[in-house]
Amino acid sequence: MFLDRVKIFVRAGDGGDGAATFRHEAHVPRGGPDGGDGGRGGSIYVTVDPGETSLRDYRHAHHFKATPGGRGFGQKSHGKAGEDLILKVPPGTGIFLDDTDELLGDLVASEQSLLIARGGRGGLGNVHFATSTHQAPKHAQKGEPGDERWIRLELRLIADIGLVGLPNAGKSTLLAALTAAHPKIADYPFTTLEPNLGVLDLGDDDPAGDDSRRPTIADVPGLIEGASQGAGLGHAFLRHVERTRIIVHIVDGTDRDPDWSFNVIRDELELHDPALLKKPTLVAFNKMDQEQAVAAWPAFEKARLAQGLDVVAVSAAEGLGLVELRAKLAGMLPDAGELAEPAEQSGVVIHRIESLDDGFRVERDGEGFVVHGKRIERIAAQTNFDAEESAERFQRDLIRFGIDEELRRQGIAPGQMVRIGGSELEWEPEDWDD
Ligand SMILES: Nc1nc2c(ncn2[C@@H]2O[C@H](COP(=O)(O)OP(=O)(O)OP(=O)(O)O)[C@@H](O)[C@H]2O)c(=O)[nH]1
Ligand SMILES: [Mg+2]
Repeated sequence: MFLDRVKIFVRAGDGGDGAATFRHEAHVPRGGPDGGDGGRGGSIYVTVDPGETSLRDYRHAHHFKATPGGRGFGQKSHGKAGEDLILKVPPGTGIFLDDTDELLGDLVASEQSLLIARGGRGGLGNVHFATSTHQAPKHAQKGEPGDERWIRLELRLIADIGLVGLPNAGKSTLLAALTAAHPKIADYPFTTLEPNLGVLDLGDDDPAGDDSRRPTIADVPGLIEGASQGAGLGHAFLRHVERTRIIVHIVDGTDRDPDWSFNVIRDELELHDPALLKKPTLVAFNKMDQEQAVAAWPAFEKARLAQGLDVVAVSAAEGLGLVELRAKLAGMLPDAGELAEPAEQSGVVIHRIESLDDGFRVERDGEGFVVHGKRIERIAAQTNFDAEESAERFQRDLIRFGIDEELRRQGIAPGQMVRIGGSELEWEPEDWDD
């Protein structure tokens, strides 16, 4: 299976609960509040690791959780922060919110990082709630829940050079001949199912030995007729080609009609995106160790040159013509400075800012009511309703936000249930006005 798209569920750590404790000291009869805050929950980040070339790490594991924050305790001791979780992805990974398709970020450069699930804040301990008129608050906040969501990762591999061609043309063999990569090579089509990446050392041929450029080469899985329509996972493979600076188009010189072989791929590239034909392209006519290829070469070369395309004859297996091929690539590639930049500059990171507005909506819900609103739902999640004082505090928030008034306006009666986020509360009007 080719993995250029995976769905994962991420859950950041909940914040730890704040403590509601009081000082115990030998000479202080009634100690004041000393409950510390809960620790923040661990967050989840996606970070680019240039050593990764595929999303295969996510093939089996789909659920990722960061650790929760520790609870606060007495003597104003704060809970431990949860540990962040870092998910490594290859350069060229787009990150989407799965349910809305919203692009959260497009990570192309090494070390680029994006927060995808924020850990919950720790709840405040009761020390924060002491006032001159209320010196022994039993109220402490519960930790805030961590974010949880489905995220989609989509890879469009970024390489300086993309090797394209029909299955079995010799792309993987050429990658292995040019770099230290060890892709699987076999005498049947569709051997390569995920792109392989190698690094080319241009200093090897440079007489002065001072060409320090180290472009990356990706061996894109074989394209077939109809690829631009999706045949043979064509869409996925063609997306990788979009992000390369240079295309090396490999043709098997022993094919019955190398011209036809060449044109099939050109057509698919054009149908996918006409701009691909404008990308700097080098045509490599492969398998020149075979007589058939040697015989077909002159006509093939002539036809390409007539089209204005640069072409080179090689034998990836025997290492023929590779010095010339590297020299041509060296001439086509940008200088070292530009090469250090990502091939595609769309790597803008979009930070999603979740606005916590005070807006709310009250609706009837079966026998009771339901209140929707980000802020109030969050406060409810952080309230320990078993602690009377905390529950009362929450009731005051309902009044402050105008939710109480709206419930009354919609005709709520004593004993009816009100659901807010994950909490179910019973309406007890007589207690509400203290
Ligand atoms: N004689 C000869 N055979 C070659 C040459 N290059 C590759 N081959 C052979 O062609 C077959 C296919 O080579 P691969 O490198 O796996 O081809 P590919 O283009 O990566 O194929 P897919 O991954 O299936 O798309 C293998 O049997 C190679 O040994 C060459 O220069 N000469
Ligand atoms: Mg291959």
